[in-house]
Amino acid sequence: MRTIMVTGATSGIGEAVAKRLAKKNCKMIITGRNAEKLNAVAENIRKETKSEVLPLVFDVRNFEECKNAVESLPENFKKIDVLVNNAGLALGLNPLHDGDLADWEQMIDTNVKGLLYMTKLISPQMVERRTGHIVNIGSTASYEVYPGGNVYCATKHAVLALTKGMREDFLPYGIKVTQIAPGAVETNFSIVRFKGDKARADKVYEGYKPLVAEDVADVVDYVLSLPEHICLNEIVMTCTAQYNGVIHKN
Ligand code: NDP
Ligand code: 8X3
Repeated sequence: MRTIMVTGATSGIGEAVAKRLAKKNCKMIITGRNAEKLNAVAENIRKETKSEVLPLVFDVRNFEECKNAVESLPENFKKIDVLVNNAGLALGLNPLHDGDLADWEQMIDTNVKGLLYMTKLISPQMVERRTGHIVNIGSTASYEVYPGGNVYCATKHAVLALTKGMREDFLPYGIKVTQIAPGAVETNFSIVRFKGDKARADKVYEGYKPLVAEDVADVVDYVLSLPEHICLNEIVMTCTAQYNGVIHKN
């Protein structure tokens, strides 16, 4: 039975991925900062599936917290077969000259350093066991830059570069690495980006049918279901109304 860790599973894509993968009977480790939400997701998975679930509350920006969380894993959860690096966020849509330094730090620390910290902590045992799969949630912003997207897009370009770097480094050890790069997905993402302004967030998804978190979960599930000798390296997925940064609205 596989042991899977999904970071940022308190909402959106991470929550949907954890719920989907847990249906296939695994040992599921879910993480996030919000204990109440994380425990509710864990409870839901326990009700709906036969999988064992372990919620771990920590901030991926803090290496010591990440390390303590990984070291706290009970013996039967220690050997992680799949790491889904999903925790991430965008903050603001300001042009660079009007950028908010704290927002920049938070995006870089979460989307880039958090992903690196978790990979550094989990990958050595994959290397030792010569098996494993790391799925990084990138974005169409890994390939394109849109007005005001500056730092967020830079972090997602970094996720793509790190995915390629991991693929190179882990090649001798039979570890798969995949970047899944979704376009617009209706989650809490825009509410977080616009700091709670729900009306502004809702506008992002008006006039077309965006992806939902479960669509991304389907693709993660597919990628993880392939035979041992097949590795999907990069997948760009958008709703039909989107191509690259352009969304056709009615
Ligand atoms: P949500 O806001 O719904 O979920 C984000 C998740 O990340 C939450 O579970 C949140 O948990 C977690 N998170 C954020 N900061 C931290 C942190 N410092 N430490 C630990 N966990 C953290 O957004 P999405 O589900 O949409 O986003 C998930 C990923 O998908 C992100 O990497 C995002 O960039 C990417 N993405 C999203 C797209 C979209 O259009 N929605 C498109 C392409 C990619 P908590 O607050 O409890 O810590
Ligand atoms: C999230 C999608 O278009 O805001 O990565 O970059 S977008």
